[in-house]
Amino acid sequence: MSLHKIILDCDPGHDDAMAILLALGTPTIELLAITTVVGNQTLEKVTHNAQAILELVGAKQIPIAAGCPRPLVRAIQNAAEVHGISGLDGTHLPEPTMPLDKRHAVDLIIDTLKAHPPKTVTLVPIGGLTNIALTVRKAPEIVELVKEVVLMGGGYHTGNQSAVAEFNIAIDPEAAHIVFNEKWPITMIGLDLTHQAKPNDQIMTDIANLKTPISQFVIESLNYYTEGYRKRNGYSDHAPVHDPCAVAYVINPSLIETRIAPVNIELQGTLTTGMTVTDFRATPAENCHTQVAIKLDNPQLWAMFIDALKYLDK
Ligand code: PIR
Ligand code: CA
Repeated sequence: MSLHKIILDCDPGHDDAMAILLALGTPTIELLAITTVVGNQTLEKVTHNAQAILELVGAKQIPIAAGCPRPLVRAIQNAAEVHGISGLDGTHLPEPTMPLDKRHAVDLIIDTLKAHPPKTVTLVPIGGLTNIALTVRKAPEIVELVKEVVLMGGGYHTGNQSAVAEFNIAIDPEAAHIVFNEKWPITMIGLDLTHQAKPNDQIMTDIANLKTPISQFVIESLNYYTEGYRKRNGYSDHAPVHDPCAVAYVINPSLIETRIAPVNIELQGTLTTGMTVTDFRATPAENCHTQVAIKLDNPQLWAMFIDALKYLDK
């Protein structure tokens, strides 16, 4: 059983919460640190949410540090219409009792990477890329230390924040530009992939039947999320959960088919700013360091997630 050490940079967020639960509930994942970044809601709110999730699970030993309160260049845009005023509307969580790590997220990431052998730690950003970009600028030597970056963001054929831009990239495209231009291996788990990650009625029932405080929280989250998607997009299905897909890829890459292709971030577009422009035209160069996720084994994703919920209950 191989062990995967990860740092999760997040903005919880209902699907971020699912990603945290999947990481905590999978024995082959060692969650070294959680860092938070402005995104779905203000930094203050998403940080509180991350702490409250750890409180729910009783995983209070995991260091958690707050990062950037706004994007590098642009004004703050949140996703209150998706995640509500609190960032986790529709759910009930305990009040956090553990203090935050005193370091800035950037410093916690740098210290954690330096405390482990080179190329043994995977960065998993599932929010805007502000913290990761700033980390690279503060300590460029960490690029060599990271095993790989597996991020939720972008998409090669569709957007959600605009016709062609995905939220996590669109809220801080300059940060995304920095991250995608470093030569570390990047797997982009974009909307093309995550839109396949939908539960169905049977899966909802299976989760509800676990009848634990954690499964209750998951059901509240998924229900709130789906209701919103149905209202806004006239959706009849369950809503897709984006962020757990990035963690799932780290746990078992065979769940997700990928394709190597260069990705560049549009910064100048009048209609396309924040687009992850993916070039599928030719055979990629030998040294191409980016790949994009294409196809998901959705039943396996949910089996893995339900296993994690069962494990957390032990
Ligand atoms: C933002 C998100 C999800 C849905 C919408 N409409 C907007 C958040 C999720 O937390 C995920 O990380 C990413 N951003 C999906 O765009
Ligand atoms: Ca997120």
